[in-house]
Amino acid sequence: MSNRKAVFIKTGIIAFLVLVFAIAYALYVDAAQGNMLVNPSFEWDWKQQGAPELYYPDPWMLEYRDGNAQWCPEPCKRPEITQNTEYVVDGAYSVRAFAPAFSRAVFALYQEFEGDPGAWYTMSCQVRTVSLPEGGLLISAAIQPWGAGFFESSTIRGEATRIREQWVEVSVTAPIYGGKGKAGVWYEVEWPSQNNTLWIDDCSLAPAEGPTQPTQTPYPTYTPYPTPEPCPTCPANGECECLTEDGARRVIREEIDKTFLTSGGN
Ligand SMILES: [Ca+2]
Repeated sequence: MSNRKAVFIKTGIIAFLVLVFAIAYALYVDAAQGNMLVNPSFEWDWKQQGAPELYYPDPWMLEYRDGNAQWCPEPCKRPEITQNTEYVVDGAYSVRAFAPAFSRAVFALYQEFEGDPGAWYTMSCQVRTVSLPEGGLLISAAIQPWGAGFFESSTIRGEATRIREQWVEVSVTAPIYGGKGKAGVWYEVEWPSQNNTLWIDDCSLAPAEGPTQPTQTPYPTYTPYPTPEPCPTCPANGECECLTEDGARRVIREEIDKTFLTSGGN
């Protein structure tokens, strides 16, 4: 083997090891920061997935409407998704998605994850948009709490936001119902328009505190009536103004007797 060839192989091995180390370090940093997403910043595993216009990284999954679909009536077009290096928040790449024609568009880019039933999670991403006319593009960080079925406006938790030509963090905190959930970004071009573009980067999914349950006010405990003060000893002339409970009953009884017995019940 020539020296030149040996040096070439050595360089290749070193480059490979550096790449492996970089990927392992990125995974380690994300894990250390509590990020449950894989490939959260779209830095590797880019693939053409399905149509040529759909190029996005694993293990992110795509859902979209096309044609004349429920929640996206005509003209509803499948978005185009590409790798982008022009607008990036973290690392070298972001995802760029855009409605390719005068159309509506609905799509979601998401990952499935496993968690504890009833536990809460926060999903967030950095997003940037350009839309014509301005503000026609609705973006939402979203969690689908069932972990199965469609990832769409009727099943996700998240608040749609209109974002205008600047990087903004969108986030949502929501529970999952079983042991699985889906988390991602949901995009809708609300009315037919052109050049609606979204960039996504630097996403995160992490366990979160759920809302604290209001503490219940304890039911008041029964308090017995205080024992009445005993009457002082009545004076010898019999005039006694202190009326005990028994005495009150006796007075009432006497009044009733007087009323009914002396009048013969008439
Ligand atoms: Ca990135």
